Amino acid sequence: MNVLVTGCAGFIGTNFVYYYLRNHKDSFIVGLDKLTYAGNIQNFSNLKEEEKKNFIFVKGDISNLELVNYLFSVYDFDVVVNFAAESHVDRSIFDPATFVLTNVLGVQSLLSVAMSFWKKGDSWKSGKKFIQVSTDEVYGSLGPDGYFTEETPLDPHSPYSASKAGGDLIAKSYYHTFGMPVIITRCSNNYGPYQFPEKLIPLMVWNALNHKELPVYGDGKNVRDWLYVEDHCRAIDLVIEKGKIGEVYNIGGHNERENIYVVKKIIEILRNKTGDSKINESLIKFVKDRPGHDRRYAMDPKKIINELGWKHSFSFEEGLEITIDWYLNNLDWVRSVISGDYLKFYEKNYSNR
Ligand code: NAD
Ligand code: TDX
Repeated sequence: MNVLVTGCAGFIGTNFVYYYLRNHKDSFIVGLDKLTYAGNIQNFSNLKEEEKKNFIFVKGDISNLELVNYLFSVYDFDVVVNFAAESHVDRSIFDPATFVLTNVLGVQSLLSVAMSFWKKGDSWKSGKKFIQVSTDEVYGSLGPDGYFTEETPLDPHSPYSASKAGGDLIAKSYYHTFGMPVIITRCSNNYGPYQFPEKLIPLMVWNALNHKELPVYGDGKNVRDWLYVEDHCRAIDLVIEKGKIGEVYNIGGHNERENIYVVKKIIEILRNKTGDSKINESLIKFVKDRPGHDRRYAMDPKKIINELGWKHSFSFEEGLEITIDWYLNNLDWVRSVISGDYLKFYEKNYSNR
C-alpha cells in the first residue's frame, strides 16, 4: 500500500508516520510537508533502518499542483491522509488568511489531484481512500452537558475552526458530487511527543521548567477532551482499513479536564520528577482570555467504537506522564524548534498579555 501523508513533519503527522511504519511493514509512505514553523524534518531521525526504507520525505505545499501531480504519477497512492494544516487557534486570530489558504484551498487542491488520478471516465479505481483529518472545533462550543456527535451541526467560532470546517465541506462535496472516496475524521485535543510548544501542554511544561509564568486564559475553567496521540493514530489506521466511504468519525477519549486542572497536574508531575521546588502554583498567571474562546469540547465516539472497534487506551493522567517524560528527555528538540519565526510571533502578539 502506498500512502501519501501530508503534514507529516508536524505533531500528529510525525506520530502517525512512526505508528504506521511500525505496524504496516509492507507499506510505503511518502511524507509531504511544507515545513512551516510547525514542521521539523529532524523528527524522523529516530526511524529504524528498516523503517527508513519504507519512507521518503518531500518538502512541498499541498497546494502545489505540479508537485502533487508528480508524486501521484510516480507513487500511484492508495490512500491520502491529510494532516497538513495551520493548526493553532491563537495564530488564526492574528493571521486568518494563511489558514484559509492551506486549510480550505489546499484541501481542494489535493482533492482535485487525487481525483484526476483515481477517477477514470465515470468510474473510480477501487480501494482508494482520502482521509481528511479534522477537529471537534468545527462543532463549536458546548455548555456543561452533552457531547458532539457526527450529526451535530457545524458552528465554528475561530478562523482556525472555520477554515477546518471549510476544508471538511469541500471534501464532503467531492464525495457527494463526484463520488470521491472521502472519509472525514474529527478528533479532540491531542497531546503527546513532538507537539509544538505553543499548545497548552508542551508550553506549560517548557515554561515551568524555565520558571516562567504559566499563562492561563480567562478563568481556566474551559474544558478540553484530551486524546493521547497514539490512540488517535490507531483510530486513523482503523479508518483506513475499515472506515466507510462518505462517513464522518468522531474520535475522543472521554478525558475531559478543565485547563486549570491540566496546568496544576503538570506542575505536580514536573516537581516530583525534577525535585525542583521553584516549579509550583505561584507560576500560574491568569491572563486576558482568548477572543471567541470555546468553553467546552467533548466527543461522543460511539460510532467509531461500535462500527470500527476502536477504543482509547490511555487515561489522561497516564498519557500526561509519558508526554512529560518525553519532553524531559528531548529538551534539545524543544530548543531547536522554538527559534526564529516562533519567537518573533510570541514577542509581537503576546507581550501585552
Ligand atoms: P501541526 O501544526 O503540528 O502540524 C501541521 C503540519 O502541516 C506542519 O508540519 C506544517 O509544516 C504542515 N503544513 C502546514 N501547511 C502546509 C501546506 N500548505 N502544505 C504542506 N504542509 C503544510 O498540527 P497537528 O497538531 O499535527 O495537526 C494535524 C492535523 O490534525 C491538522 O489538520 C489539525 O487541524 C488536526 N487536528 C489537530 C488536533 C490537535 O490537538 N493537535 C486536534 C484535532 C485536529
Ligand atoms: O497559553 C495557553 N493558555 C491557555 O489557557 C494556551 C496555549 C492555551 N490555553 C487554553 C486554551 C484552550 O482552552 O488551553 C486550551 C487548549 O489550548 P490549545 O492547546 O491552544 O488548543 P485548542 O485551542 O483547544 O485547539 C487544539 O485542539 C483542537 C489544537 O490546537 C487544534 O489544532 C485542534 O483542532
